Amino acid sequence: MSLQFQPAEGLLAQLDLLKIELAGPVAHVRLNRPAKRNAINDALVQQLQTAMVNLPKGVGAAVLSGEGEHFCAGLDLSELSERSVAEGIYHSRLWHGVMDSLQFGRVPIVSVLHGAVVGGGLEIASSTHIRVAEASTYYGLPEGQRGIFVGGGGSARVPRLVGVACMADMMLTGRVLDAQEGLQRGLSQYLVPEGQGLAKAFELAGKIAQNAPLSNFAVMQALPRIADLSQPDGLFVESLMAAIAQGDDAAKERVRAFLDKRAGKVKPA
Ligand code: 1HE
Repeated sequence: MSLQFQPAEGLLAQLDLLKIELAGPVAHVRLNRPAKRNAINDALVQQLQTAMVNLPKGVGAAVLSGEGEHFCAGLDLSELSERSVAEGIYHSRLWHGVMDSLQFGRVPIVSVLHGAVVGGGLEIASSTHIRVAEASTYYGLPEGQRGIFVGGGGSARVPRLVGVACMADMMLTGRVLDAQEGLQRGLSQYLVPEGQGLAKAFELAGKIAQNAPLSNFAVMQALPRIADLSQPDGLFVESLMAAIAQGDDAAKERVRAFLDKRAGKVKPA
């Protein structure tokens, strides 16, 4: 799909640590601090939240990428040294709010990973819904070596992708996973050659944006919550969500289109 992107206007254009462009229902949000390898300072993490909660109305999916040679070097360590214990807690809670605004925000996010995806960079990536990794991608959690702990939601989200044992290995030993290992362990759902991540992400985001809004809502909001519930509770919530989604006009029209032979069939990739 070839999308014609235009620079965002208004509030989104004022976010100087991001570069935001729009093509119809797809928004492209870039971390734009390449001289610091997109290290995330307080301003950048807050701008990310502002961007995600203020996407224009017609946007149905977002692509998140990093400018320069790396997706993201994690927390800006220059802001860490003077923090008190109390400030550390509030800082971590700030990140939790921002990461929640990605995972449980308005639209599904496809992230494009390349180079370093480390520390807070991996916490951001694991808050997105689909991760497309280019061949240069590598994943690390250097918090263990820096004498700190993850604070941006990593301990809740990363083990759900790779398991506690793998995350413990990454933190205790500084183990770095390459793009292939990341794919095998579920850190990315797609692995593409270098330079092809954005094209793949726009293709996927274009498809996601065409889904019925309540289907996407259910996948984003209900699916991860159901996975955290006991099976009986999860099944109960599933029934409610299923009934809400299928009661919507968009679902009725799509089902009718299939029965009238106007909709595509499921085919192998
Ligand atoms: C930074 C940061 C940063 C780069 N904070 N300034 N994250 C880390 O422990 C990863 C630290 N960064 C690195 O290991 C490397 O920089 C990279 C592998 C990501 C990239 O290497 P490279 O050779 O391409 O770049 P560089 O020369 O190391 O860095 C370029 C500049 O960016 C340099 O500044 P300059 O003024 O000397 O040019 C670096 O200091 C700066 N820079 N990364 C601050 N992270 C919510 S809690 C999350 C907790 C964490 O994320 S802890 C993990 C932090």
